[in-house]
Amino acid sequence: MAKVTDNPNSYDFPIGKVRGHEVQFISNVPLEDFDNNVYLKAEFSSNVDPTKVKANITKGSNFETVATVTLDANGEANVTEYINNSSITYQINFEWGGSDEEWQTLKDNAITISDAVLTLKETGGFVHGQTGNAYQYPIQYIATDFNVDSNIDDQDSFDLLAHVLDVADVFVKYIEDTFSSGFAIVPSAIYNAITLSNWSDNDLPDLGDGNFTVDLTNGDVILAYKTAMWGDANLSHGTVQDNSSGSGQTFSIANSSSIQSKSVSRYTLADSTVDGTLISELKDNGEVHVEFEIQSDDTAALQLKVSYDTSRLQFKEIVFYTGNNTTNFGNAEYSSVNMGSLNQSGDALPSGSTMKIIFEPLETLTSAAGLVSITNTDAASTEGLQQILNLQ
Ligand SMILES: [Ca+2]
Ligand SMILES: [Ca+2]
Repeated sequence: MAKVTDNPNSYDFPIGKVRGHEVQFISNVPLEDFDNNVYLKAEFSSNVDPTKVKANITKGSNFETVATVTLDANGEANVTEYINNSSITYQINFEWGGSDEEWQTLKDNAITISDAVLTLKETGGFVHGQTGNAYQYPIQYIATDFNVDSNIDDQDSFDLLAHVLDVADVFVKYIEDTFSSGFAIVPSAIYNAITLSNWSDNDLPDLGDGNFTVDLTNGDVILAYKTAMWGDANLSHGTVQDNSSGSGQTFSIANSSSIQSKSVSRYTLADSTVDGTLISELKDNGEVHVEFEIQSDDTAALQLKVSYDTSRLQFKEIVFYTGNNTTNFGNAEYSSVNMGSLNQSGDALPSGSTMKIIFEPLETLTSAAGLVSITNTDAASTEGLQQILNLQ
């Protein structure tokens, strides 16, 4: 494909000779006479916004900068004008294009109480005697094998629980708290080739040095990637493997144009609901009390994220009434409160349990309306299955 630009217009010549007037210039000279396109296609969970992700394309042994492209809402970009030579090597490095706060929000949404419960269940720490029944995909093991010892055990489940409880951040404790470190964007051929045995044998498919070449003589080239996130045990923000048995495809990104189908399936665990109420009240002393009450009796863990109007409210404290044997957690950061409760024995939180956020007013308030909203919820049943909140 060649491109002629006549500012501000340009025209792509998909095939044949390039024609331009004297006042025009050739803005993209193909190094080879080919008619094919090169597409970058990264598959993301529908819970992740790919437009926040940038792909840095470099080339050669010196990683010479070629271009930085932003992915579209489908995780795709046409990179034909940047990757246009069959005889040199390229590299693609992905980075976060959003703000620090958006990266924090992504982590908060991706790694929640049902991830911790699922891992507790996988290790037998939640429902005794159920070890090894919780995970379905090798990716889940890699995402939660925090100490990378090719084994999922109590230490991993406690690490994930501690992360959700805001005790120790697994992005800080084990890796770097950056997108490129905590969010894996892996060539699909490698991703699909990962098996449980090559993970447990510490013999994962070789990611190589990131260099790849393209064959531009044989149809469009699709550079396909799949994604998963550190700590995201239930893959709520990751993608499942096309071939979960991973029966030994060999990695060759140059041939990845043969990958025809794009799986959009998501690993779904939400198959029941938890009932609850949320009541906001303006008290006589000016404080605003926001109380959540659980009304179901088969919920073992529950997490709520409540955002509030920081121009009118200041967070004071959280008060829990969740019975004995329950671990409660909560903190406030940016403009939201993250709080929850977990019964580590896998027993139910008693129906009628409450968690109450107390805010102090920053100005005289006449009503509690419109000051707070629930922005995210997560819950897990006594069976370890994810539950969806149904506010009454
Ligand atoms: Ca998750
Ligand atoms: Ca481990």
